[in-house]
Amino acid sequence: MSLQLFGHPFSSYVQKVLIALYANDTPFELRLLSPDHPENLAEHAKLWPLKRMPLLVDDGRPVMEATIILEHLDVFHPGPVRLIPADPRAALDVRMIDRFFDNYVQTPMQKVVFDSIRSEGERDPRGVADARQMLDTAYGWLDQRMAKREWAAGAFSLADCAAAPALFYADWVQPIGESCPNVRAYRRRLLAHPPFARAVDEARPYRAFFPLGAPDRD
Ligand SMILES: N[C@@H](CCC(=O)N[C@@H](CS)C(=O)NCC(=O)O)C(=O)O
Repeated sequence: MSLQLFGHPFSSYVQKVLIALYANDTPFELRLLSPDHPENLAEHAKLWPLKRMPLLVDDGRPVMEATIILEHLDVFHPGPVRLIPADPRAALDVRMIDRFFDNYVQTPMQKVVFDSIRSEGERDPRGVADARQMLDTAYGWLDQRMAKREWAAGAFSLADCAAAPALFYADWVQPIGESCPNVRAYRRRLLAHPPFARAVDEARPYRAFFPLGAPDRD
């Protein structure tokens, strides 16, 4: 078995995959995407011209998109932590929550971050305001859902792998207010969960690169 993960530890979507790999103690080689490793950049661009990370290569076969990588791991490299429940109804709930975090937390969070590195004349204030509003709406919906839950959809799963980096960085961009105590508590639980704590620690040296300035916490 040979698993290679192309990515960078500071990337939220890469962390989504790292959590699953660490949770199941799955051996893999990290192919760091950084200017110090031009050979990794070149191979990644050849395998996936859209140049998005993470990209998993399993015995030479490329697997794109974080969610699909986790589905792939669950089928072909399962471990004690099942990422998708066997029950079809529970599996749909997990997949729905995974979509929620990607579409309504990660996407608006990235919008705010990427806008901040544009030059003044290329900024999109209306789009950023809409993104911030979407984050607040998403926090509100999630707060009700998390009132009586430990993890986002049953046992720890794909849904929580999606949630952890999404809420981690979204809170830096648009703080989760005191009106959402269940989301704040869930984010704290995720940060204390060893596979995510490890991913966060490994990304710590890169915090200075966060375009909006990383807060002095977490
Ligand atoms: N839909 C993709 C999103 C991946 C994504 O946005 N990755 C970011 C890093 S977190 C990236 O590759 N950014 C590089 C770029 O925008 O050029 C997935 O789920 O894997």
